[in-house]
Amino acid sequence: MQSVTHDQMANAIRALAMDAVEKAKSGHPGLPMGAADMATVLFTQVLKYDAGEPSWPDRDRFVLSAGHGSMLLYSLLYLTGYPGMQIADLENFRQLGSLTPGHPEYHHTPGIEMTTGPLGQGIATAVGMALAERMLNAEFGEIVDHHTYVLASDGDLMEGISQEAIGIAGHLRLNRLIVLYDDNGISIDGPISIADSVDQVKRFAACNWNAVKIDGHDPAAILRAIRKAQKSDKPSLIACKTTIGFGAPTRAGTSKAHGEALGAEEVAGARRALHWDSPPFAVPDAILEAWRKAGSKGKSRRKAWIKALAALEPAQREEFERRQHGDLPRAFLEAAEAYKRKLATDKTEMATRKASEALLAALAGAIPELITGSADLTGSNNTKVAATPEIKPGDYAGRYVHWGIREHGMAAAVNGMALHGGFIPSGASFLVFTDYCRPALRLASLMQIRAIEVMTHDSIGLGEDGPTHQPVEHLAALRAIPNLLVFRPADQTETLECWQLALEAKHNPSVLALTRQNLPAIRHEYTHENLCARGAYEIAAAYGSAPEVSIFASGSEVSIALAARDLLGEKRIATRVVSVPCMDLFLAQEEDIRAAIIGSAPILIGVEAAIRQGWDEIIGEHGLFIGMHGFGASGPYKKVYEHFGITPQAVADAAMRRHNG
Ligand SMILES: Cc1ncc(C[n+]2csc(CCOP(=O)(O)OP(=O)(O)O)c2C)c(N)n1
Ligand SMILES: [Mg+2]
Repeated sequence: MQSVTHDQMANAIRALAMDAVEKAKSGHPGLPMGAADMATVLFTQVLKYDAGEPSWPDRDRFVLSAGHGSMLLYSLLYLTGYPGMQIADLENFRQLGSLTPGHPEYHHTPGIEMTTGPLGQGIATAVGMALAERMLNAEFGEIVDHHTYVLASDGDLMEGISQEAIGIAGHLRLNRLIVLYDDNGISIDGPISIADSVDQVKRFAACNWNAVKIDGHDPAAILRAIRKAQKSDKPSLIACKTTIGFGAPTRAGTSKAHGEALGAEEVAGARRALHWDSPPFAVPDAILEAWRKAGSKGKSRRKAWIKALAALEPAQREEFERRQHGDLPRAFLEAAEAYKRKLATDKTEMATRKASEALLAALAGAIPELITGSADLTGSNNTKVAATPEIKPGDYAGRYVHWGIREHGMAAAVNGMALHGGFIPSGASFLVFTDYCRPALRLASLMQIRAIEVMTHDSIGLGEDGPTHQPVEHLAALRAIPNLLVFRPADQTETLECWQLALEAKHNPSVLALTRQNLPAIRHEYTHENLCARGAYEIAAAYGSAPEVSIFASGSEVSIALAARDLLGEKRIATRVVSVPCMDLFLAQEEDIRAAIIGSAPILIGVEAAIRQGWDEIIGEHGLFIGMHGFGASGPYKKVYEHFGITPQAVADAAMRRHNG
């Protein structure tokens, strides 16, 4: 067999990328052509993977943070022989239903570790993958022993989230994280010098990274730098100086190579420059064979790994496999049930953030995969319990992450831990700061992963900190994200039920919105059934006759609704109350279930210390809404509730006005 050179293998990527973009008449040829040398070194000499088995738990992870370069990944998946990826898929680049959507999509295409496209998310998510690897290694030993590689672009490193990511990764000394920076000096608007003059090597070095600069078209230099990085006790940045659109005769090195088809003439010129004389979408047999060989090189290592797994002590092996499947431990389910029985007789007034802490204290020991943490609000979010000791630099045996004041980086890293497998990760902050996490929450929702955010201080009920800290539009804004479950429990029992639902939702991220202020217990009877599972349920039926008023409320406002029901009862107005701990789950129910829960009372009232948006789905446009119409105010929380008219009397008055009018 003739020997195939590095250049030929890299040029296969370049040719496929430009051909696919050309055929689709859209896409980004510049990155795949510029980064082909790095990718070739990685996928032929560095990465531990078996293309035939993309879900091998101990594979190295590769994250293309610059998702616009998707054709780089798709070419690699085809060349190395990942399941399903055929040349026809490359010909169908960016077409509906193809395996090759515009940006890489997790779950959609085997071999894609995460959905990328929003710049900065990839590198930040990879931090969570690298952390999860070390934590799982601390627990299970050498059966978990891999690296996380990232290919990041100028845009990735300009985004603010990258600073949060590299800050925490450098601090935690995540030395299994290796970032290859596609240092091409070009972005959409032109040379990056028009908007940036950061020395990235110095910046990463200042964040406790090992950082070097090399020629990104020199395969030997790339390999040398990676081998060195693998031995570093810090995460590594390898700034690889490259030419965007490498090979394109007039567009290489310019922003014209970034995001449009090159055109027939330029493609022909690139073919000549690269000495690539195969027709579009054709890869010479010898070159494809060399690539396929690289793709299956890891098979023997994977087989050896399977043996090593089988040789583990049975209990440990079963635990590892359970964790990979993401099933909850039976001990946890039993402990949660026992805890729920206990709560039925517990009348303690308690903030739901405290209820969350209490249940974590009681149950976290039975669910070792649950990771908690906080973005510097540990004492306020109440997410730290005895069973979750801290993770420290170089010591990953804990279960609690101090993320620092890095909400966005935290949310992305939590996604990365979920994607890695083996954990159910959660982060925490104030609900108002979900705005700082939103792009990562959206991506978690798009990827359908089990990432949990504990967001406390969920309304004006936080009181004195005032309107900067009082969320009003956040519940609506979060409910607007498809697939994200927004829970707002009303007492200890609902807090447990909502936590359980979040933990059981293998394919949904969740936000648990919890109160700062104390709330009375509203649930007094044990039910095996999780009443929050349908998103809403009748917590109090109408006295006597057919209900004239139905009040719907969530979280801290359920007890207000119950008190309003008493006031209306005194006026002989039959009133029922429906608790709505998760509007998303409620709206996902079948029509008849929704109709039964909404009921047939002529007067429908929604109560939530937040804006009305979304509530019309339950109360209708003619329904009454007691809530917020603008920003909150600083003051003791009871006074603030009175100031904004969110009280039992206000609810009862509104109902009576409608009743009498
Ligand atoms: C958060 C975010 N903002 C903007 C964009 C749109 N966008 C895609 S690529 C890009 C920048 C391209 O520059 P670079 O990252 O250096 O990639 P290169 O052109 O070198 O391939 C931008 C602004 C995006 N994908 N994500
Ligand atoms: Mg660039």
